[in-house]
Amino acid sequence: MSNALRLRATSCAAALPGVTQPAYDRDRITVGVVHLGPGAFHRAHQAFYFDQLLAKDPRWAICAVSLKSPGVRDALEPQDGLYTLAQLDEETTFRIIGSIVEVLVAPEDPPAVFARLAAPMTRMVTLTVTEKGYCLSSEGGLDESHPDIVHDLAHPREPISAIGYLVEGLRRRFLVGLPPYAVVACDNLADNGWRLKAAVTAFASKIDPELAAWIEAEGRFPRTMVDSITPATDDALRDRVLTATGLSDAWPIQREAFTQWVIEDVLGPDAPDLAGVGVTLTDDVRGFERAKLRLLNGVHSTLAYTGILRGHETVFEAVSDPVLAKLAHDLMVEDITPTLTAPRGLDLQAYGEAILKRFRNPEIRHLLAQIAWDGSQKLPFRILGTLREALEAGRPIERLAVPLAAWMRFVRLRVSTGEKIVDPLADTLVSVAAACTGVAKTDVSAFLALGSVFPAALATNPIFVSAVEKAYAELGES
Ligand code: CS2
Repeated sequence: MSNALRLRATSCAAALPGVTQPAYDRDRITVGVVHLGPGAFHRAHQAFYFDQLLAKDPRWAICAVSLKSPGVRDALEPQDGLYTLAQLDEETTFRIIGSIVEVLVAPEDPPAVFARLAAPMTRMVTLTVTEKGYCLSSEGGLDESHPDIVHDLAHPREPISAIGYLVEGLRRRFLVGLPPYAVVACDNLADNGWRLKAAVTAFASKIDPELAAWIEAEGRFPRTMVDSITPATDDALRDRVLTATGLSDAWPIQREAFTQWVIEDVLGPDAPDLAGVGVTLTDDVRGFERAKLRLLNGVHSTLAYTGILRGHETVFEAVSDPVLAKLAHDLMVEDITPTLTAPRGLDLQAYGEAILKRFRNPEIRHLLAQIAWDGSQKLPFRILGTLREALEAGRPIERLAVPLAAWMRFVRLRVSTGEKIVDPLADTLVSVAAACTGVAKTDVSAFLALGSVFPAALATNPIFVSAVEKAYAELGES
C-alpha cells in the first residue's frame, strides 16, 4: 500500500465513502486563531471544534505554532495541514480535519509568528503546552528562575517560551492600539487561565509596567476544562487510517469518541460561537475543572504508576486488575469526591462512574507509560491539591499517598532498568533514584526534598511524610 495516494488538498475528496470531509471551502477561510503547541491533543480536540465552527463562520481557521520541534510541520505541510481524526468507539469513525491552515516552527521564523499574533484578524490564542510550558513555581506563580523565563526576560523580543511569545504578541498589539487577543489555556492545570494571566502579567511587568496594566485590565484569559482521552499515534493507527480512508496520512490522530470543552464565559461578544459547536460556556468552570482534574487525571496518574509497578501496559489492563480497580474506585469515592463541589447539573457519582467506564473501553489502547510522563509536573495538580485539602479537613490521606509513593517507586524502577525518564526534572530524578537504598525513610525524604514538586509546608508535615513512607514501604513488599 506504500504507493497509496497521500492525503492533501487535491486528494482529500477521493477519500472512501463514510469519511467525514471538511464542510467548508478551505480556500475561503481565514486565520482567526493562533495555537501554541499543536501536539496530538490540540489536533484531537480544539482543532476538531474549530473544524465544525468553520462550516458556519469562515473567520476561525488556525495557525499552529510549534515552539520547539519541526515534526508537526514536516508531517502536515505536505498534506496542506489536513489530517485524519479517528474517533474510537464500538464503531470507529474517521474525519478529515481542515481547520489548521498553516504550521509555523517558532525558532525557524519568529517574525512570521509575531506577524500572526499581531494581525488584527487574530482574536484568540489557544495553547496546549503541557504543565511544564507554563513555567510556574510550586507556589503557583511565574518561576522567574526558569531558564526559559530568564532568557526571555533578558531578550523579550526574541522569546523561546510560550509566556514570552504571548507577551511579545500582546506588546505589538498594545503599541498599535489593537485589542488584546483572548488567551485560552487548554492544559490540565487547576485555574489554568488565571494562572496564565498572572504569569503573563508578572512577566510583562518586568519589561513594561504600562503593558502589564493593560493586560491586567483588558486581557481575557478564561479558565477551561478540556477532556478527551488521546492515545499517542502509532503505526497501527496509520495502517487503520489508510484502510478506512484509502489515503496515507503521515500523522493521523486518535481519541475516544467522548470529548468535552468547558470555557469560562468571559470571551465577550466578538468571540466565536463555540457554544454552537458543543462547547459549554459557563461562569462555574471551577467545579468542572476540579472534578475532571482530580477524578480523571488524578486516577489516571495513580493507575499509571501503580499499574506499571504491577507489570501492566495499558489503562485497560490496569483497571481490569481487581486490586487497582478497587484502588481507583475507593480513591474516587472516599478521598476525591468529598473535596469537590459539583457544578450545576453534574452528578459527581455518575461522573466518576462514567470516567471508570471510559477507562474500561476495550477500543482504546492507552499506554500507561504515556500518562507516566512528566510526573513531577502533573502530580501537584492531580493529587497534591486533594491531599492538602484532606489534611486540612482532618480526613485520612493514606490512599492519596499511594500515587506519590508509586511515582517514587516508578522512578527508581526506570532508573534501575536504565530506561529513560521523560520529565523536565529527569536529571535530578535520576540522581535522587540512584542514591535510594530501598529504606522508606531516607528514600522518601530524598524525593520530598524536591522543592519544585512538594511545597515546604507539605514536605515537612509529619502526617504527610509518614503516610508516604508507609505507602512506599508497602509497595516495596508487593
Ligand atoms: C492523561 C491525560 O496523559 C495524561 O496524563 O491523564 O492526557 C488525559 O488522557 C486527558 O486529560 C483526558 O482528557
